[in-house]
Amino acid sequence: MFSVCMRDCYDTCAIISELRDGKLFVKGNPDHPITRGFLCPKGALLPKWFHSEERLKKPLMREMLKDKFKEVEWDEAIKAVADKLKETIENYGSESVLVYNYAGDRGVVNYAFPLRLFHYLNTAMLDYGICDRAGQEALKDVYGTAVGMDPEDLKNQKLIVYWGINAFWTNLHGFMFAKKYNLEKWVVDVVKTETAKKSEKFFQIRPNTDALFALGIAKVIVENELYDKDFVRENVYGFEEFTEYLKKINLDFVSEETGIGRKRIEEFAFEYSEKRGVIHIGYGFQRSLNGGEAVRAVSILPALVGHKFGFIYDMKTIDKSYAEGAFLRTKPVKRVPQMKLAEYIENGEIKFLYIYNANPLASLPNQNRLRSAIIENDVFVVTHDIFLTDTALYSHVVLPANTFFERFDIADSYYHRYVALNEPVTRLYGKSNSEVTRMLAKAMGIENPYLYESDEEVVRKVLEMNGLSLKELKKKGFVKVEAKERKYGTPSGKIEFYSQRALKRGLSPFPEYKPLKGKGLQLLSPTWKLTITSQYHNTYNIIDPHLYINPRDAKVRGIKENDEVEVFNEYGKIKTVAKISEDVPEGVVILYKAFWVRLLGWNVNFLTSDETVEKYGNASAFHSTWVEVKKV
Ligand SMILES: Nc1nc2c(c(=O)[nH]1)N[C@H]1C(S)=C(S)[C@@H](COP(=O)(O)OP(=O)(O)OC[C@H]3O[C@@H](n4cnc5c(=O)[nH]c(N)nc54)[C@H](O)[C@@H]3O)O[C@H]1N2
Ligand SMILES: Nc1nc2c(c(=O)[nH]1)N[C@H]1C(S)=C(S)[C@@H](COP(=O)(O)OP(=O)(O)OC[C@H]3O[C@@H](n4cnc5c(=O)[nH]c(N)nc54)[C@H](O)[C@@H]3O)O[C@H]1N2
Ligand SMILES: [Mo]
Repeated sequence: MFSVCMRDCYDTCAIISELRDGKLFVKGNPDHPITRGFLCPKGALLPKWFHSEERLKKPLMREMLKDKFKEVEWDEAIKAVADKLKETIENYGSESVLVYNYAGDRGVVNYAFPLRLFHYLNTAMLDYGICDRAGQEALKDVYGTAVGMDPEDLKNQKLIVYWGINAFWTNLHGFMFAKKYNLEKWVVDVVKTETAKKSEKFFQIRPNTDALFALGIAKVIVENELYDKDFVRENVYGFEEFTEYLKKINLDFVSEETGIGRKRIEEFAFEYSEKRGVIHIGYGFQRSLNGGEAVRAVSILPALVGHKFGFIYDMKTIDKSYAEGAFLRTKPVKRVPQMKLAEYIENGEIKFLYIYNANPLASLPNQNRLRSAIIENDVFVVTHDIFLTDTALYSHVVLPANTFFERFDIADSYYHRYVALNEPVTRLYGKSNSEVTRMLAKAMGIENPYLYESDEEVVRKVLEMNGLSLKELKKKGFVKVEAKERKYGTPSGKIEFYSQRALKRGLSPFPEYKPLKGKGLQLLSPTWKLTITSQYHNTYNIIDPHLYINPRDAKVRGIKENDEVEVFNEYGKIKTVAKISEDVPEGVVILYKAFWVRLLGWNVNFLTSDETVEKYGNASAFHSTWVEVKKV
């Protein structure tokens, strides 16, 4: 059977699955040009996840946190949810209901189909800002789109710069692809990551200073006339103004702030122009109060050396909007910024939360605030998940989900241009996101046919609307969606070094650097290699809960290797064990992101800031968090 890994990950691996004596076996589909037949360690362990005894088998219900969950039949649980939905809408209006969903499963149907019901009911929806939003807005400012190059075009390149991305952990197939085609790899990161250790050059930058570093590099490129003059003349808007702006950039200041010596700034500029590097702009480093400005500045570099879309960030190959069915609405949509969930609950705007494909009680920042808000404001919470997650524990009704091995779907990737087919292998427990939607619609007495369309029908229509066919997809399990001729979506129709869109949004037309320093140590909470945000913690149980701290920061605090420490700030405190590491610079500490609170007793999001970057779509700023650490 053809499967596709539905995790929230760049690679979207094509898998071949088989059921033997009731046991699931998986291997990579060797024909897939990007994922090339090997699975990452997380993917190889998928059968363990699938067969996990921890999977929810029956719906659960209770009075919120008051008594024990009791197992109930599906009909009873669905009726309870349907009745409460109706009652909430009658008492408080449709916008008091919020559907909170994210990318726990990226299947076209299982990501979007439940939204049909909520559109039909005219409820509030999320304005997604947790992951890559600042960069999305930034790239729209400069290029009019966040969709960059097809990674298969890396074949013709010499150099890739991994800027604020730990690709060896988060985009393994991308990293191996670059390796296969002998690209030179550079890394710009605060931390000496595994990606940095496996690359030819490493620029260890102080956090939050990327915009300045990029502007410094641009200055050297422009002032030494290393840029592609013909390309710039034809493709760039505002180059002269930008050149003027660069005059104000002082390279000694760049060096002081970024911690990267002048010689190395020049080395970057000269070699980068000579090798015409492309840049994979990470999602990680833009999750900061300076993230949007940083992405704008970094994205200018590939244009200077003559690339039309010389960055990798997002990929949109097919239009999936049919699956979501926003056309079912009869009222304009109220969007709740994802990062402001606690605030909206506190303001009494949300009375009913329907959560699927997400674990916000692990993944959102400032957990103390969020958890109190849910309890104190009498929100009715329904969670649809495969496991009894932290979010499920804060629910009135928990509905068991099945997995992508148990249903039909397709998936695209935010990294490459392939759409892949996912066929059901068998069925164990739970119901899919679309099945539950149909059951709820029925229990509410809704007759609209769009709420009863089958998964296959939705997939067939989505494919058809994109000029693709299921027949084609069934041959190898995937198809490539070739890019159409591309234009810059900016007001001038060019790459805007002077951004008119940014100006309109109340920002400087040029990327700006603003120093950003808090009290104590800056806490970074990047991805961990063997989980996907919170997923797999409970099934593989291979996590790393340590606090990583630089030897000098440890010494002044009297902290030694393996000491128990308390990490604290205005949001909360946690206890863990310290590891002393030169890979982490002075002034910075690391706790990996979003493990299960239920299993660990804490997670980093009891410490992270829920401040958002308003002008960049209320984007998250997890990394703009400062803490203090003491030995206990
Ligand atoms: N194994 C694994 N893979 C994943 C995920 C996972 O949880 N685990 N999650 C998936 C998801 S949802 C996403 S969004 C992507 C994220 O993929 P990545 O973009 O790789 O994400 P992070 O590891 O959060 O951050 C990358 C790097 O940013 C660095 N960084 C932090 N602040 C700064 C800064 O100011 N400047 C610079 N230059 N660097 C900085 C961190 O040190 C970190 O090494 O990965 C996806 N893939
Ligand atoms: N401190 C800190 N926190 C972070 C980040 C960070 O860098 N630092 N990164 C952020 C980022 S980049 C992201 S994308 C978010 C992710 O935030 P979330 O999307 O909330 O995180 P996940 O842990 O992936 O949760 C997905 C849930 O979906 C469930 N699920 C999987 N498949 C299905 C299905 O088919 N049906 C249903 N109903 N459920 C399913 C899984 O079991 C899991 O519980 O986290 C953010 N949190
Ligand atoms: Mo993400």
